[in-house]
Amino acid sequence: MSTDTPDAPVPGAPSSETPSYGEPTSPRSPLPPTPDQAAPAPVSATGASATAPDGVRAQQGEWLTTAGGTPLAQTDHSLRAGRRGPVLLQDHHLREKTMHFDHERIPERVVHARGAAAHGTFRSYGAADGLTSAAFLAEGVETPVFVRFSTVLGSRGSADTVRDTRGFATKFYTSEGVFDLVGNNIPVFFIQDAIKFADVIHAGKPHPDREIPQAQSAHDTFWDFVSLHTEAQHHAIWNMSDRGIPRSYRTMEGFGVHTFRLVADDGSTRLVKFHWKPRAGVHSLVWEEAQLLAGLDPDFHRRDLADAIESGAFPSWQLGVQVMPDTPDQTFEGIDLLDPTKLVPEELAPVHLLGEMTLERNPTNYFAETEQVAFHVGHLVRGIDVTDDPLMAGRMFSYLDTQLTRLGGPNFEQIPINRPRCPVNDLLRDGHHQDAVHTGVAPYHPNSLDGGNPFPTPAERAFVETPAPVAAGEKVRGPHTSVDDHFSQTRMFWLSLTPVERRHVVDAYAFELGKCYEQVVKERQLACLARVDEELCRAVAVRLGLGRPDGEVAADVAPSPSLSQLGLRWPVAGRVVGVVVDVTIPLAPVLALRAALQAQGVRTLVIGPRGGVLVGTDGTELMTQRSLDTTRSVELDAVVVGAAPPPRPDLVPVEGAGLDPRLDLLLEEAWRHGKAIVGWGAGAAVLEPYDAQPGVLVTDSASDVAGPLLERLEQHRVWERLHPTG
Ligand code: HDD
Repeated sequence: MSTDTPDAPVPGAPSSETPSYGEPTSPRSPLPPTPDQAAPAPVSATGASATAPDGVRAQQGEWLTTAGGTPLAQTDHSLRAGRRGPVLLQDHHLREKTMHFDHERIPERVVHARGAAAHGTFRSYGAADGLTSAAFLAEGVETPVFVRFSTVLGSRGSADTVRDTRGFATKFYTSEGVFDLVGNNIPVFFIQDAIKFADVIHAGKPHPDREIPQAQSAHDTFWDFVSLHTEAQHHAIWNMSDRGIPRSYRTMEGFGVHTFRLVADDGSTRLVKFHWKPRAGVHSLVWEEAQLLAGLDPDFHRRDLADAIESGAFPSWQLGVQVMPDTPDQTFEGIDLLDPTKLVPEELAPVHLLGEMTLERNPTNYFAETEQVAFHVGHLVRGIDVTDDPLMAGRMFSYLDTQLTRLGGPNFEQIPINRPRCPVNDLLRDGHHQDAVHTGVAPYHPNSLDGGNPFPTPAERAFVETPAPVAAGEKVRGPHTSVDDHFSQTRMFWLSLTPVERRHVVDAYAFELGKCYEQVVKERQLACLARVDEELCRAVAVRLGLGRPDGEVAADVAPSPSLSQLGLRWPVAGRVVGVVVDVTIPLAPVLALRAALQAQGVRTLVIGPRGGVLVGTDGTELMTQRSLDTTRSVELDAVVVGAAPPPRPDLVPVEGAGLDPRLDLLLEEAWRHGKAIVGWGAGAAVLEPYDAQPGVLVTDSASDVAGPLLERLEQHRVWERLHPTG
């Protein structure tokens, strides 16, 4: 692809006026640096930009230089003694280039290594008055944010769509310092005490001898641990549900998990649990789709997030809190608020909405931003404090500790993505990678030589730990929870699901336990399921070919309907629809269909029998984004068929016979995964075998497609097809 004439129009390619479809399908002009690409200036001790000249980072200027800024005329050949002679030791450029390359990798995160991130803005509704003094939650305040989503178990190069918990970590760059909300897409955790973190992670990570399986919980050590350490059962059933395989990072809820303490201006306190509610709804993949995607597009969630933002379908969430009184026993309706394996049903404490976050900008550089961002539960601001949840206490220690190894020293807060966007005036000095050029001579307190600066901030403007009473008594190593109950909320979750969601849970246990080798592990987990629900246990036991153990289920557990993902309609922005066309039909109606979908924020991928530009019977030119060689239905939310491309001869036994098997597979998988399928014209004939199936629609013309298609997309999937009885 030539870049000599970057502005030359490409037939059928979107013009600069047409919206981007999130895919670099046509040659682009070299982009000028955007303001966010400007070299970040070092921060002085006061937080003001210091003296470094612009352009200290590469690819900001025209001419190639060394890291020291010396202009270079050559970077393709080492310096040699004669054309075929030995390479000379004096070649500093060779040594510098190789040395730097050799050290490009840093240790990946020990958990949550695989992730994707985006920049955005949080806008406060001003609904936190009387709850917290945090400035960023005052009415109308806008705060820049950086959000990193992740899987937990896999390494940095693992697939996005594996069954796992997802991390949902948000950095708020507030005017009063950085606040990090380091949560997950599941509201409870495997363990009650941080001392068990290494155990649960060792159990979930690949087996130490062969280092398999990668990014999976479907193996003996994981189920060995959770069946022995039964407080993990609640989190485990969430992982086995559709929550473990989200459709997109954009369609996940987020939870702060722990109970936090909010402190108001008058000093009054409340206990709260943080929630992120996605505007696009909570949606998941089906398991086969997730498995196929792990091979066909291991970057599915990363791509989806970036494409949605690039196409203007900005993901957004509302932030809310469940508010509970700060009572001495720190329980609410019998639920121990210091036990992170328990949730508070929304039916008992509704979510009070505080503001809205929109992600509108992709990172410029993955390593500089997404990899080097360092979250920490101890990054708190005035008005938000921790509680005595021992899991949280362990996290307060762990996150600083891990950054030292991962980011190579104590100054990681100075990396541009981690820098506060407010004055920084600490007394921390020196260390590896010190970027700040500190002034002054007295980095200690109290001092007189720097005029006493910096002075302690007046209490009403400072972060002050809440004077909460602490439980007195003897030093003890033992459980901290008020009730030792691992099964009633596990059962509550199961009872709250619709039949199709329950079927998915059964499928997931059958798969995961079926992948275990040790009979004793399967039997022990079945014994746990017997304490969750008789029907669940029986269904899984049958699939494993084992008997159903006896077990007593918790009595009087009421479901919490808000835990189900189904039953509502949601905005469709960011959904992806594939439209199969070829050159035997007029293509102007396809352009109109694409515009109608685009108007709702839906991204359309034109799928041709081959790549490149198609010219329709009406002379309309259309650029394909996919061909039958490069797409499978798993990357789509719905399929539209407007043509029946003749089969590729080498793929069918008799030339011209039947449907192209790639199109056949596209339709068959879309059908099996519960996706809407719409056809018109020649495409309608292709859908005859699916005649009268729910969610398979045929229209007279392309102009009739958008209406019924969007209606189906609002419900995410054709549920009656995925589970005919309910
Ligand atoms: Fe953690 C990373 C979420 C318990 C120790 N954790 C990490 C990330 C998320 C969470 C989202 C990725 C942050 C990023 O994108 O950089 N972790 C949680 C939640 C927990 C939790 C919701 C329970 C409520 N974590 C937890 C415990 C410990 C850790 C109990 C250790 C005692 N977590 C870490 C860590 C990581 C981390 C090792 C790895 C990389 C990092 O911190 O920066 O320190």
